[in-house]
Amino acid sequence: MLKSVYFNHDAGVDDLVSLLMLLESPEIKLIGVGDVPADSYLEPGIAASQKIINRFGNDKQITVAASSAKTNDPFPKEWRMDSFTVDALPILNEFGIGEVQIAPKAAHLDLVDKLLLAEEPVTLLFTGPLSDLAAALDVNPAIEAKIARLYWMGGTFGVGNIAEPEQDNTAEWNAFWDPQAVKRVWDTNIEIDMVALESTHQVPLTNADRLRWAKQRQYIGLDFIGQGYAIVPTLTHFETNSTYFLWDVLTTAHMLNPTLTKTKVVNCDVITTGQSRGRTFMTPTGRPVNFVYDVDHDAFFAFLESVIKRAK
Ligand code: AGV
Ligand code: CA
Repeated sequence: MLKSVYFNHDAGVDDLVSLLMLLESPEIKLIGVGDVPADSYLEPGIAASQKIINRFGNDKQITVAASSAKTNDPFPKEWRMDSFTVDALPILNEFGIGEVQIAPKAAHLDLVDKLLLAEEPVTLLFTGPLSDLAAALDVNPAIEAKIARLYWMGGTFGVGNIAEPEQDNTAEWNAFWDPQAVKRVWDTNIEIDMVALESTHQVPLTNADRLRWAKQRQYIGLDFIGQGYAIVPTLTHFETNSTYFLWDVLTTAHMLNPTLTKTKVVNCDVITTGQSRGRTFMTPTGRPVNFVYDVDHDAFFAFLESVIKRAK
């Protein structure tokens, strides 16, 4: 039985690499894609998703739904602009969007529809804010029974990754963008695997990774991810606020191959207001989540590359 997966992302470079991984994973069936303009802008995020599905999706019938989610705490414009660059890459524009359609409804409603239509519970993969899942649960709380598990890249129990005024840097960006959504999802009994910053810190993007991919450009998938990862900064001498990690790609890899990671159950909650809004923290009264706290670095990269090399 193929595991049905619905993917909601926010069109950062690693979100879009995750989309390619899903398309190249025959053990799952991708039943829908939603795009939220958090770490990106909506039009290029949607278009790049359509082009990746058209170029690498082997004629799979997958639509891309546009989110209507909003925030009071937007991502830095410099990071959001990367979505225009990815969308402009010749490797994606050679064939364009083809027949890949935009879903007729907003992303949260598309999620509700796809869940209600599914015969078996669906696995959710969210690599941006949880806004569309929270909105979907508000529209129809009964969808909870159709969710097998949620894999989410977000949160941290240590130092945050936000350098903004009036935030105490205890939060991770996807949680910070919409803390109320985290709270809404935490208020359910959905099984959650949370890939927080702790494990993603073990997989920074480095120049060695770029070189390894450059040397294998004959694989079109590695050529594509090499071009995508060329537009974001690697970890060189020291970490800066813009240093890129393989956050979402790790989350996708963990879903596809849980032998790469170590997980433990922790009880936790989220702060929704004030200077610490978006901070996730452990507390005995919190809800249980499967916290991914460790990854085998070399096995992870080997897995990523083996999946990406399948692209034709
Ligand atoms: O906080 C990590 C999330 C991931 O979903 N995103 C990037 C990944 O897609 C936000 C983010 C944090 N630091 C960043 C981010 C950076 N230096 N550049 C771009 N995005
Ligand atoms: Ca993301």
